Amino acid sequence: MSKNYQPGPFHPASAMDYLPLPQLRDLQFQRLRAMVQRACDRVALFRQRMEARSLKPAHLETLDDIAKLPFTVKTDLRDTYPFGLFASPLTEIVRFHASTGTTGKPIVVAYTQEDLNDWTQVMLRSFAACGVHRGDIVHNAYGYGLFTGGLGAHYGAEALGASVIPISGGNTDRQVMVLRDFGATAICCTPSYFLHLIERAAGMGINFKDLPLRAGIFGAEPWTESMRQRIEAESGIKAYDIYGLSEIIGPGVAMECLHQAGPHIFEDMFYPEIIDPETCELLPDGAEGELVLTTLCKRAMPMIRYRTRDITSLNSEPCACGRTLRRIRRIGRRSDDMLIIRGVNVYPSQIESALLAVEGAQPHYQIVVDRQKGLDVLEVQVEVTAELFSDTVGGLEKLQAKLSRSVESVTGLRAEVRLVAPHTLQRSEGKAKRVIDKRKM
Ligand code: DLL
Repeated sequence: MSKNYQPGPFHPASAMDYLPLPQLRDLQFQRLRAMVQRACDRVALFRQRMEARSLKPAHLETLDDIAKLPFTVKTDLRDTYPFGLFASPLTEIVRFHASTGTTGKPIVVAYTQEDLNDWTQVMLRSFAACGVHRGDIVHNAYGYGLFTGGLGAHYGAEALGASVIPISGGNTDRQVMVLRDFGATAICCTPSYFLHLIERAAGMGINFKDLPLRAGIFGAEPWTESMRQRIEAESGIKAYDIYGLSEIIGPGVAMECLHQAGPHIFEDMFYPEIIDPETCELLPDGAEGELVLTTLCKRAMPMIRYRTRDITSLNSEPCACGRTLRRIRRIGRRSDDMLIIRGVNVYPSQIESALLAVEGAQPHYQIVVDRQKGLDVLEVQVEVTAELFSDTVGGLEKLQAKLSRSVESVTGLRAEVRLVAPHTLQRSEGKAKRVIDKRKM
């Protein structure tokens, strides 16, 4: 079956993606001033931080003055748990979401009806940007619940006029059956879960290349360009990167267009900056650093200069699609998922790229770090194809050595690579857990 990669009809909501820059900057500034005023009037933490700097919202005279404002960090959300950063009374709050994180209390986020409408609009624009339109059948396998992925994608796709299958995560065999029987043309889930779906489908005798599925809206976890290539080659779909975080709104902060050249930030809603994570110094477009986001319209829970911990750079070069929205480079890592192994800094995404560069390695891997006799040990477990796994010992050793070399050349570290049989590593239904750090247990 041939897949239809047409751009889809223009949706009026997407007009905001093409605002002339002076108009966009002016809109951002007007919105920023109003938002900061509201945040200071209504949220004690923001008011106190501004007062401590003798700053008043009226001191904002240009957009660049945003750099005078204090940062907000994740612990501010934990310290004010659950409702301390709300700028609207509970009577105006119509939805909560929460992000569990790995330790302690979750962080809670809230929305007024207007916030939900705005979220729907950015998600609608996200779908439209990658050519999804009315008439498409959207299989939404992001988890529904406190996680923002499911409901965020749901309302955006519905507002676009697409037909949504609200399947949520889990029950993979049923997912494959529904995907095929309903003839889904677009799918939303984490890239790691999509790999799991491809694999399960193959086990059921279904090849995604034979289905009408043509677009994947993948995000919520870091993934590499090599992973995109694998996904596209194995399924025949186009894989688009969507970025977002609960603290700012959920999915729909930034989304790739048909050119797949990095997510465009919906800048009329979210103001991006890049800082040096050590010195907090503002960095110019093109330089790599930590992404800082300010919400320009959020009512229930405005965020001023929120430090995302996500490492990227801003790209202000024109995109072939004509959008005036700047792009972020694919987020391959967070400042807090860096592993320090024998003094060397390593990111899981580096290991992913190194593995996928070698033929025969499957995109299913696990990184295990341990300490033996006082020394850090890095083990990388990776699945290989069934044919290879039943190959001769010599063949397997060769592959193992190749993978080891690849990891060493990318990370500078010797890793013990362990080849494992297909389907042995645990699959995720949401965000993949790639690293087991036994040193912390
Ligand atoms: O993961 C929101 C979301 C749902 C985004 C569905 C995209 C699709 P949180 O659970 O709060 O929210 O996690 C946010 O996930 O700070 C990044 O570290 C990571 N992340 C999200 N999207 C991407 C992406 C949702 N496309 C955290 N690439 C963020 C890399 C991503 N990392």
